[in-house]
Amino acid sequence: PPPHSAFGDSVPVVDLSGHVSAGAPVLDRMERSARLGPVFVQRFHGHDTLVVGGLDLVTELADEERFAKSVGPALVNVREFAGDGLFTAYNDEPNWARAHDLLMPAFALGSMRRYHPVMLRVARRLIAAWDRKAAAGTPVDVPEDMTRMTLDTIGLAGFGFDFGSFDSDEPHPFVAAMVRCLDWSMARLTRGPGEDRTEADRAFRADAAHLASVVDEVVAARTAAPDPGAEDLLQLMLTARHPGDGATLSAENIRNQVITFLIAGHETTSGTLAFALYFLSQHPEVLHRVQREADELWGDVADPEPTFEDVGRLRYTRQVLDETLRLWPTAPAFSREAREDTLLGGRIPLRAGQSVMVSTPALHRDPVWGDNPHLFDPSRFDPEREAARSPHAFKPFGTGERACIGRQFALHEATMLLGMLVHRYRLVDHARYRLDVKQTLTIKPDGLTLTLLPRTVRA
Ligand code: MNH
Repeated sequence: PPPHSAFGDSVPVVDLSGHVSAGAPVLDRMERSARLGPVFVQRFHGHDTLVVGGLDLVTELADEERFAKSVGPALVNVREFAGDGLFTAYNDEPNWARAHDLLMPAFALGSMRRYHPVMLRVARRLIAAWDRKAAAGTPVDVPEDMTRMTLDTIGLAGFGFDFGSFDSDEPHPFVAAMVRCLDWSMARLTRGPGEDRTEADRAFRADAAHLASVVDEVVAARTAAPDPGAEDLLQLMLTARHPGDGATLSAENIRNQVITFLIAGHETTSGTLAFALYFLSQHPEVLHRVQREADELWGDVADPEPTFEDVGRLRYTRQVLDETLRLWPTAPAFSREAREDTLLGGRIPLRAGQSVMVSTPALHRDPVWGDNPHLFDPSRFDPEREAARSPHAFKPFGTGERACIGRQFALHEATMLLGMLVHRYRLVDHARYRLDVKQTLTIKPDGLTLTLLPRTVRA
């Protein structure tokens, strides 16, 4: 008989107990969505998770009256090192609304203008490093350097703290510890009953302690040299009072916020940029179009000075990032929970508080995207085509009031950098790279290297 679940017989069940993932559960989940359709149940040692990828059901889950963010099983593990920071706070924890209200102004348009010069300064660090590689004819490690760029950017723009990642041949130790913490959060989901991971847990505690020590360093740097004029995230965290009750954030919550922003503020943006460069290296006609767009702004100027407004003019470059986030949304899932007992799709029973996983890569390949959803085609985000599509078909930043607070920050940083890179370099896929998606909690194109040639003739 077909396996039965509490979600009813209309929903297929796959039992993953005893199944060893090749290292990227997101790829396995995509394959299951393609085979099983818009909704299925993943069973693991008797625990069932409903996985939803179809547009109709995701549209329902996005209804904030019926559903809310769920701190799903993976995020419960992330709470072990990010506590009640914005990303992992429970909806009803008072610190979520308090920090959300206090930090929102740091993500308004005016704040993006303030971050622009810092973003440009760090983009130039990357370019200086890449110029040296280009001159020497040596390949660049794309995901590693994108991580250097985005970590230095959030460090400087958010906290006035310089990770100095381009001064070292090795990634900053914060990155290695963070990657291992994220890996641990994922691996912990697939522990069999009674499996002993004492050693892994011990190593995790050491890494989490390292992250905390970096946070202490970041906060200590500011308290040692107070900067009342600073208008950044850290200043808001340390001094802002809630307009309602006048409350400030507690020292412990500030720690959790700093760790949250240092991680959420760089890890997914770097993956997005790395995937975008991968796609550009594979699609000469798209590369040509983004180059033309940059050339229209900066012509033959060797070292252009992109303005804040220039970034808004890089419309097609932005479409390339959107299409990249469609195919490889670097935070590849989010969870929702029912506010009351309900029927999803009029047929799948959910209890109040029950968590449902949205598979973003599956949603982004729903039939609403046409017959060839796996083809990379930034014209899908032409304004007329976008306006004709459901707003729920594209959710790389999650949904509702718990959607990504850093979206504009990420897109400004990434659009500017991509424009500057294609204006300056030809991208050469010297190694005939075959896409190898590595997953921690987020995804990256593992081992992507490119060689660079200076662009001499700009049409
Ligand atoms: Mn971000 C929440 C994706 C860049 C800070 N982010 C989310 C969620 C997704 C997401 C998805 C919702 C998760 C959930 O529902 O459980 N974020 C991204 C992607 C990029 C990104 C794909 C880059 C591309 N995020 C950034 C940047 C910052 C940031 C940059 C900070 C500067 N994100 C956050 C925070 C939250 C969040 C903080 C939690 C917001 C909240 O719950 O209030």
